[in-house]
Amino acid sequence: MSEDERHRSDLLYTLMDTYIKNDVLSVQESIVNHVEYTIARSRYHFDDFEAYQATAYSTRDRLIESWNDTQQYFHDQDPKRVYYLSMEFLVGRSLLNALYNLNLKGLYREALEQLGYNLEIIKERERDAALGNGGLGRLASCFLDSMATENLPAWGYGLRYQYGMFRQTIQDGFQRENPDYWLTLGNPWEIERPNVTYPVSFYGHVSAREEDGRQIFVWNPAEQVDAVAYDNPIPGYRTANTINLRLWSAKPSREFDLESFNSGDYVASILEKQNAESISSVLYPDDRTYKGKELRLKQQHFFVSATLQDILRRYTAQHGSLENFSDKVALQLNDTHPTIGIAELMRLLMDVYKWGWTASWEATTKVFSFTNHTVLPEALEQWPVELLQELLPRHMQIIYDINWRFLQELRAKFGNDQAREYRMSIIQEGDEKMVRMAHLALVASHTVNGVAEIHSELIKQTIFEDFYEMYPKKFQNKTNGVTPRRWLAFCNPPLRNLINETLGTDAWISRLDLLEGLKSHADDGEFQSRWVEVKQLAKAKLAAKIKELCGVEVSTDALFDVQVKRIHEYKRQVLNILGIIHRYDQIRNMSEEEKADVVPRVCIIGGKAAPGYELAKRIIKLISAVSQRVNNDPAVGDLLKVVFIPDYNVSLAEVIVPGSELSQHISTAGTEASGTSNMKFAMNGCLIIGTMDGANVEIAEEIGDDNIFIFGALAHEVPKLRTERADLKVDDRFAHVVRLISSGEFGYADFFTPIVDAVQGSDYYLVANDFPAYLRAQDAVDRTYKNSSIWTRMSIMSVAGCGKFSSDRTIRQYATEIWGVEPCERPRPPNAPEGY
Ligand code: GPQ
Repeated sequence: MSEDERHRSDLLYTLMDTYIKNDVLSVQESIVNHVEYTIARSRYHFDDFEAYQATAYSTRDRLIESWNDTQQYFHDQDPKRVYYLSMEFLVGRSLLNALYNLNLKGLYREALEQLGYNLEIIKERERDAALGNGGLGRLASCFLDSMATENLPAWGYGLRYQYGMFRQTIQDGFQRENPDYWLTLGNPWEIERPNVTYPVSFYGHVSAREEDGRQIFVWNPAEQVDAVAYDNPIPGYRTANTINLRLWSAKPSREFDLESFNSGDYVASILEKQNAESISSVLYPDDRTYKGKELRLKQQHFFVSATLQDILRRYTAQHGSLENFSDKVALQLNDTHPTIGIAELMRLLMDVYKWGWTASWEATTKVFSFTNHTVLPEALEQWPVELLQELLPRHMQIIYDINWRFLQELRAKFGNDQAREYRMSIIQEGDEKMVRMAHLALVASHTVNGVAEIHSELIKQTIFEDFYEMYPKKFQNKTNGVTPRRWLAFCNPPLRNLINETLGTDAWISRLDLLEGLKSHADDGEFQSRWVEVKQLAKAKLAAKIKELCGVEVSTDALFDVQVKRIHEYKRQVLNILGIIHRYDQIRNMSEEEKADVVPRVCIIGGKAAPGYELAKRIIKLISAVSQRVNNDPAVGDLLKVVFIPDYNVSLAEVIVPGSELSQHISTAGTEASGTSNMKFAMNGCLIIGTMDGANVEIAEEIGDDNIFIFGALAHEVPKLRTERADLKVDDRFAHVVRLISSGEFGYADFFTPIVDAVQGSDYYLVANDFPAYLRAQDAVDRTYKNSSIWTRMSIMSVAGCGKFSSDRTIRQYATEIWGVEPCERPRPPNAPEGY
């Protein structure tokens, strides 16, 4: 290479490969530029929020560069791609996550400091992107992080709701719901793509015509809406890859229906068109409860139709045709919510691309796979045939055709078995015919998976028993995981540093099994005291948060006992609160001498109830009422505090999880598919009290039975216990605490009657059955906590045994065992700065 050429290639490198410079001055320049030119504030005078915005835009520039280069690399390499289709992504905040993943955190902290701003303070000004309800949505976000980190050629697809998860406030102890208009002050993390727009159709009728001797169906829709793409870059950790989360927003169609404007009423026509935007306006706050709302079905179709059009368009743009499409694309359905996409793909292939049924079906069944997240029957989606017929007439035809062929297959395999056909048909017969979306997903997917070992076994024995008999090879398990970046390394820096120092490396952050190396330090006294110090720091942060949000002063000498998750009967917050009442009643009746022996506790509960879930809302009120009583009883003092933390969300969890010492995962065995917060808590050295349910089973296996407080009935015992519940001789303590509630000890006796009736009546979730075992387990907790060295050992062993619960592991298993996709890592540019 000549001097000149070398010079040119250097230039090419600086200009074309790393256009953005990463040194303190360049970063400051970039931030100040954004203050001045993006948000149009004076560079001499901007507040913390504006500093946050400018920092976010500056970070986004770097993400975009990495995003562009990664997408170009994927295009050039042309590997098989995977698309994760989910109606929910519970993203949380993005700033710190992006800076850490780009390895720019230190640089930005310093750059900001010199400008007079504190990164720790300004990062708090970011609003959570709460485009999900709970575990299912957060899992999708952890998966994106891991797919980027594992260098998979993957994209996520979802909806850009204008109103995310509602904001919960507590007034007089009652939940109130407020809209979460998270986009009001702008969203620096998204890139609007007005040129990536697809029409999505609804209603109308289907006609048929002959074409080349074949019957072609034509859907003549009556309504059309445009889907506009918004791209959200997802950076991987310690890789130059940045993948994409593409979210769709509904806009009035640009072309459709122009004639109506000539009808004379121009203004009315504009207003009517404006309604189109409502399709992507709101996230349904119902979690695991299916409600047959037309708008929800519209959202589902809007989402999958835009997504599939986009995938097919991008594929044909690159390959010239759809040839080999099914070898080069995998589509994962996150629960049944995107299942209408099966009919939509069939429609697109047959009606638009003019493939025949056989080829279309072959391709469709080769690309789709499906994850189930619950065995609770109330979550199984079923849409009225009548509604589908009206909203998506062509899809309903296709579903009937799929079902007809499926029933043929069934007969061929099992002979004439009417009862079986009735159970398995995609169409449920009855007064109101329904389409069973899970059956459609099962028939058309090459694989179905549960989300923890016990759950994957249960779906084979219960809700999908018939399908397991018919397609045993389709069934797999993929135990959930969480990203160890957000849920350990980034949310708990003191623990991260201690682990780094102890293991002599930070490689565990992307290879979580390396945490095993902590085991040999579990009994080391000096290490233990540093471990305790780290926990105390996190507890102090949580205590400050509790003071800020609940106005309650709590002692960091007390045991911090936490249950945070959506409020559901099956999750048994009621068991927790009954246990708290029992504890309270004991303490207030103790002598001073006895009190001296009590381990002080702070019981922390948080979570949202679906706005229409009356009983769940009453449970929140009960928790508040108990906390009012307990916290103000001078006989109790610091021995027991009860707080309900309002508006539990991702960023609160990032404070709560590290600061907890005991966390409760106490669902009736067989009801919680997996749980993922159990993994987050364990990873942060918090001990678990829990039932043999969901991922608790595997956590116990990994960290060892003696490092976890397990209690309660087992999943296989539950059905029988339910039938015998009426004959159960209930524990006296149980009867007593329930009586305290119904007799008005906490006020609102009438309001709490449905809760009392539920646990005294059929007690479907077996609260009474498990109550004595629960109290025993809580006693064991108290006893253990008194011995700091044993407790700390258990805490260390929990973290050390958590390697399996990284979503990196989960994603690798999906990639090899379900999707058949391989990593595609973009090489770093030569001489690229560290972290580029
Ligand atoms: N899950 Cl079906 C949700 O958060 N929402 C839902 O609608 C359904 C399931 C959860 C499930 O309850 C947890 O046990 C899982 O850990 C989580 O999905 C992710 O798989």
